[in-house]
Amino acid sequence: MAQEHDYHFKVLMVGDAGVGKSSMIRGITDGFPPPENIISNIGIDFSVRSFEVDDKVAKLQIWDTAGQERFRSITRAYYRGCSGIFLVYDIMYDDTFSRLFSCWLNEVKEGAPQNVQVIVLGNKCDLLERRQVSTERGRAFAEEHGLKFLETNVKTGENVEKAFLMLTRDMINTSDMLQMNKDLPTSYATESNTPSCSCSVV
Ligand SMILES: Nc1nc2c(ncn2[C@@H]2O[C@H](COP(=O)(O)OP(=O)(O)OP(=O)(O)O)[C@@H](O)[C@H]2O)c(=O)[nH]1
Ligand SMILES: [Mg+2]
Repeated sequence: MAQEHDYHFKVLMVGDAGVGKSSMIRGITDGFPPPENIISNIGIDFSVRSFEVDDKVAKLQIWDTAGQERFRSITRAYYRGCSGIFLVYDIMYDDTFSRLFSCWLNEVKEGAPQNVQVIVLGNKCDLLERRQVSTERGRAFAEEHGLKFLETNVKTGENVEKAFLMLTRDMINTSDMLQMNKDLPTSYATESNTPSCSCSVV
């Protein structure tokens, strides 16, 4: 049977409880707005959706993690082999933002492959009157760590599709680069760009 996609990527959605990870995944797979009564995760689950970028189709396996502290050890096991990560915070709660650098980014650095692509998402930007984290702070944090940044609104879907397309493009580029590097004679492959990511071209 003909292969329907050119790439297959594992993507993780991480961040504190209640920031909107599950809602975002429900929206991107079933349409916006997602249901309001989504239950806080007590485990880990995945959904699948394909995205097309520059005539290439990538199938994303999107893993929805639990933000609650008590599930942290379970989540840690899932960083292995992932090609992309969304670091999500809630613009209404400073704590969810500070924990990106006091907790989540460290977990990513320790657990995810070296070439993983990461995008920071400041969610719930429909609730501007209750905002605690400014757009500038969100962007500055992302820039400081060499990451891309977007603010999203799951109620309307604003920027969510864009975020997934951005991540897909970055994962495709990285995967192509790693594949090219692999095809080079060994003497040309330098230590710094030797593939360490499990992005798979299928
Ligand atoms: N106003 C608004 N509410 C949102 C948005 N995104 C999510 N929510 C609401 O925030 C609450 C928590 O959303 P979830 O998707 O369950 O959050 P989560 O990050 O998956 O939480 P855990 O599973 O506990 O880690 C729900 O009531 C959602 O309806 C958004 O962009 N705007
Ligand atoms: Mg959830």
